[in-house]
Amino acid sequence: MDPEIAEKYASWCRSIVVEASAPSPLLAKACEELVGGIGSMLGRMPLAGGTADHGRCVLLCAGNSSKLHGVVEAAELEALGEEGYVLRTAGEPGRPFVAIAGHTDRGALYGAFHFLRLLQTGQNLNELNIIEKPAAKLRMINHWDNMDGSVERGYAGRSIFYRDGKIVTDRKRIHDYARMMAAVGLNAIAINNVNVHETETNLITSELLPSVAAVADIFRAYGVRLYLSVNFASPIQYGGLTTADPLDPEVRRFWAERAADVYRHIPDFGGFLVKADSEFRPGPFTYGRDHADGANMLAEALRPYGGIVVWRCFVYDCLQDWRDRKTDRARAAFDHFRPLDGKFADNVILQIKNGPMDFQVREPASPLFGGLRHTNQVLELQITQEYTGQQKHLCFLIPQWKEILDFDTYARGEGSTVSKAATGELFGRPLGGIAAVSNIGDDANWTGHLLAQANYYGYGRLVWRPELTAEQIADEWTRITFGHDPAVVSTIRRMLLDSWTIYENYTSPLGVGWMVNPGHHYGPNVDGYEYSKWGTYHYADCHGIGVDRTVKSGTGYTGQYHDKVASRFESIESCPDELLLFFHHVPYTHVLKSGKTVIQHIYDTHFEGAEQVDKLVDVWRGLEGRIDGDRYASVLSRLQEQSKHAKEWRDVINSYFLRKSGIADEQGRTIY
Ligand code: GCW
Repeated sequence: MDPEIAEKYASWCRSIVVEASAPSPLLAKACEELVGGIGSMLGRMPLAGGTADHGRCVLLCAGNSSKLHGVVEAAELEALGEEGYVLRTAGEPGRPFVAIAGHTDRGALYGAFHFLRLLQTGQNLNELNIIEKPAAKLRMINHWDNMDGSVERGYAGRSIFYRDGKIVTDRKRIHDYARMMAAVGLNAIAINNVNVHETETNLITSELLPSVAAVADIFRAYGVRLYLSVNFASPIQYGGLTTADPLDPEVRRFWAERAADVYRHIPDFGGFLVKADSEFRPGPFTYGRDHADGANMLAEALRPYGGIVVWRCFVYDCLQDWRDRKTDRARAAFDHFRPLDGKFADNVILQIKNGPMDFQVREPASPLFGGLRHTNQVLELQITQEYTGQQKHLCFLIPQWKEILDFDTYARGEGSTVSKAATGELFGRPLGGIAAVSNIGDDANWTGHLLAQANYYGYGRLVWRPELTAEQIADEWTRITFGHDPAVVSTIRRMLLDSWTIYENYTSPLGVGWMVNPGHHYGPNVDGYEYSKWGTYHYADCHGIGVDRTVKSGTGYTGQYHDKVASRFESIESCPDELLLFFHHVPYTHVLKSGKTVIQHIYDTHFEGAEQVDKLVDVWRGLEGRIDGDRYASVLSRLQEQSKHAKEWRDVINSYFLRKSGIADEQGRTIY
């Protein structure tokens, strides 16, 4: 830290006074974090455990304390709820102190991390008055980690949890990770892949539960609850039954026993995360039952212990015939789950992917948001960059997530945003929140691409406070990671903020998606999924491109939205350019609102996108010597790969459409 800034904070941070009505491990952690964080930033360890009487100090409080009198009133404290906190400068002139106060120890822990963030970002402590409460109750991370150590869609090394079919015994990395989660405000984690394979099915058994419990202990110390993904067919695979029918009494008994066993080992276990009847995973359909039957059966098993079922809505026909033009994968989640609205138990939460397809670079919001009124729901985002450059390319996803959260469903008139639907506020649901697929692995820098850390960090910040702007988050992360050199901050901030648009420019145009190599999903392949069974088509021919999802002449998908939204997407005139090909099939000569034809837009954005990546390389080079050599070099090499690859995208996409359409580029640039 800059010595001048360090000096500014030194007097405040000489000692930390801790106040609680009862001993609390979380508060102890909060204090430990303050001591360690302040010590490493200022180069001087604060004293912990003193009294507030020696001048300036940091006062860390959980619950009411006489030291808070006249600083934070009891009612205000109580209004903070389970997780909120106040940061306030108080005290007599000459002897001011900063109070970090939560109604609970968990609130105090989040407050402590906020305080450290203030120091890292160089804020003034003289007149603090910050009151924070998280917008979302459940702030969850899903790990798609397998016990062989692989991570499905992982681009940052191997799993930090498993090796060779077992939970790792050296748990230092898990411990660091738990701290990191708490530091960004997250409170729930599912530690195994939603595709639950054979070995992982046994995570809920007596053999493996002791080591799962040891991992849960690590997370508990930082206020994070542990969840497990379960295999719907466990009663068959592990229980020796011949069925997994959710209405079968033996099956119900099986799950009740498993739940009891899990809670014997992990008293505060969060619950089960379930992918059922999706991409070859077993589910209730096999037995002629619906998803409410399946989810409620598990919910009943968990209810006595306060556990919840997080049930995914990613259900669609993955064996579609591409010749069948009526079936539309985008419709599937709504068609399956909307009729079940109100049929789910109170401790079930439906987890809904942000868009109706699958984490493409651009999709409209899922119509289930605003479509479900009587069902708890969480929004599912993907931090791991499966379709957005796989952490080889720079793609800061916060602007995309902001658009999703701010998307107005009009379910209860204007202002009925996805954010409010997901948190439960819109329909007064007791449970709600946001979940996201992790982008971390055992790479030294956690995320492979160093700058991809900003996505994890930003995810945590955004689910805590959805009204934060992408600019604020980019700025914060950059300062925390690289310090305050104005050239460094402004360059990296700009790079982050522009990166999603740049990525979109050189990849699939106008919301159409899916032009990637099948299987691993890296790199361009325009027809890679065009004649496949996955229901992901663009229908490009020599005349035009796009999927007609209108009610009038297409699949009727637009009709799943509330009127105001439905009519905006239904009409070509009002459909936003960036989603045009998601909703409409148009000729290449169709003129966009931008004034360009579709074909010219494709050419222009692809040339522009590739050039923009070259500029990213250039501006990054401008930082040489301003940041440490290792981090500089590692980002540079990723950007160079991106630049090469963006040209591959540009040339494949442009050549494909030139050949299909026979329409030349107005600017006569080289297309192959
Ligand atoms: O996007 C697809 C991924 C699968 C993933 C699936 C899902 C975990 O390609 O790898 O499986 O979504 O979300 O279930």
